[in-house]
Amino acid sequence: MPSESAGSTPGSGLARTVQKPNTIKALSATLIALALCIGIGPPLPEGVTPESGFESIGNASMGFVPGATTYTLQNGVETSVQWTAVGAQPWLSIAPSSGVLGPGGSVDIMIVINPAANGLPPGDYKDNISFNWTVLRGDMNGDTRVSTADVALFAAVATGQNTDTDLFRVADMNEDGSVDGRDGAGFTAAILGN
Ligand SMILES: [Ca+2]
Ligand SMILES: [Ca+2]
Repeated sequence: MPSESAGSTPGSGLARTVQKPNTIKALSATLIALALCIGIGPPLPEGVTPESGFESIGNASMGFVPGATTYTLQNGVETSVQWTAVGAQPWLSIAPSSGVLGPGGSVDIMIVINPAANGLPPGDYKDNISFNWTVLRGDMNGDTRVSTADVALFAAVATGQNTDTDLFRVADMNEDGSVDGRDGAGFTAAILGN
């Protein structure tokens, strides 16, 4: 930064004070959000789009531009998944921030710069949005809920009549690598919880 030349202060022989003006950049805050997709199990082939980050610039008086953006989360696996979207910074709102997607399903997730951004001092700010997902255990037929409609397929997997690997993972309620009576208890509890 170039040094400022000290202005003379009439009538003052010794002490002089120099005030530096704010730069243009110092008038606004830059907000950047990046989307991350984190999964438990196989990756979501479609995942989150767009892959690029979201950048907004502004301040309390002029607002932030752009004020919002949309990411699309698509489920490319053969089973229903439960998902969450989480950011760490208070100036970012995410809606919806959780849900269930059936096989091939997708959801648009709105990312909004909220009024908390108006209180930020000038500067650069960054946040990561983490998209997490896990298999919805017990939803054998992929209709995004666990109900009595899933009983027949669950029984077929538990008795070895159906050996589909995706269905096996959905039926393994306690995630111990086998489908047996202990999963039956968890499956029944999941049905009653709906
Ligand atoms: Ca179901
Ligand atoms: Ca099990």
